[in-house]
Amino acid sequence: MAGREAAKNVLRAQRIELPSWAFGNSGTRFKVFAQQGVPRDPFEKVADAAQVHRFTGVAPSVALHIPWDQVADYAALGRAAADAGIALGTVNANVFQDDDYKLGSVTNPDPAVRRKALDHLFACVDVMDLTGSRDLKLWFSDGTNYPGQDDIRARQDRLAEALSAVYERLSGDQRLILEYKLFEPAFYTTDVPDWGTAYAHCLRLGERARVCVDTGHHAPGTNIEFIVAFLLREQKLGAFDFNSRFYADDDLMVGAADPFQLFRILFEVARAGGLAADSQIAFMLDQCHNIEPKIPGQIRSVMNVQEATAKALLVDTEALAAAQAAGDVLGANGVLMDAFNTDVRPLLAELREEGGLDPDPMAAYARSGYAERIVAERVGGTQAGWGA
Ligand code: RM4
Ligand code: MN
Repeated sequence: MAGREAAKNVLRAQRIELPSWAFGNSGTRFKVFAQQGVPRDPFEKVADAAQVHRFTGVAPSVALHIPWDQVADYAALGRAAADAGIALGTVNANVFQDDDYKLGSVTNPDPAVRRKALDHLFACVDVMDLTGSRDLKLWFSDGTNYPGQDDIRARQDRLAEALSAVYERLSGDQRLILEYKLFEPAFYTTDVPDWGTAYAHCLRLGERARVCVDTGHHAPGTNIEFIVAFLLREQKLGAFDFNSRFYADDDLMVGAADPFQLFRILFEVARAGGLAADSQIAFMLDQCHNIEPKIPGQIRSVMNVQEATAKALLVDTEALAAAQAAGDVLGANGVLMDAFNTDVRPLLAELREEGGLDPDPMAAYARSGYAERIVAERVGGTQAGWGA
């Protein structure tokens, strides 16, 4: 086993960003189930996100989704976040919820629609300038439903044009993070369907363009850790959108469906030095809690990432390298499995106590009374949900 103390040092520096939209109402295309106490505006979402940080200590920022989190005064939102002990993080653009985007946004055959989409992306960069966010995350729902519907290559040209216009607009250490997704809502072709497409576009754009791996955006059976290892080797892995899937883009709690896969992914990250304090990888959650309470759902997810990270850090890399060099297949596999099968919960509890936190974040949150308070206080108004 690799050093417990060394692992704790890395875990202490770990940072996981929360999605503002996880705190709003969500559902499937069949039904959105409202929950009591759900935030009515971005300020209340920020307040809820701060609770997750309060009890876990490793989630000090919240990602925004524009226009869902559009506010008149971003400085005020930033101040509210700071007062609550967190910061505003990645800005996610939304060019998938307007009637004009029926046939696509930046790849739409109509130049006027493309212009509108590009203007929104520019507006997101303006928000970043106001919030001090480093990353602009782009996910496009663009694609086609039927063979022949549009020209696949022309759509790539339009995409490249838009991406380069946005990239030019960035300044300082701002980055463009391009996310891919196999399918949905388009069912025949998707314009950024996989890591290879995202990688090729980012390579052309330049150093500050990186790929986002959303763990729910692959075909069943895809080896995600291979993608992660490859992108890390090319220094093109910009961010994770963590969640779990059983079938399609389920957006369930990360580590719930397949903790072993999460471990394998984080082992590749650790191996590449991606967990270092100065890591250029943004570790984000991208989830929806449709039937479970949202704040505890986020706390559980953060803990799942911590547990998988701890196990990844406990891999005895020297023993692994020796077994690999000797061609000892079973020995090498055994080294990895030993780490995965370690119960790291006591180690994490210890780490929390050392940091002045309750060793059991779920229980501490439940005892805090926050859940009851928001149910009592958040009366009236319109709850945030898909589309707000
Ligand atoms: C997409 C993608 C994006 C997320 C939206 C809500 O499927 O995962 O990252 O912002 O959903
Ligand atoms: Mn995502």
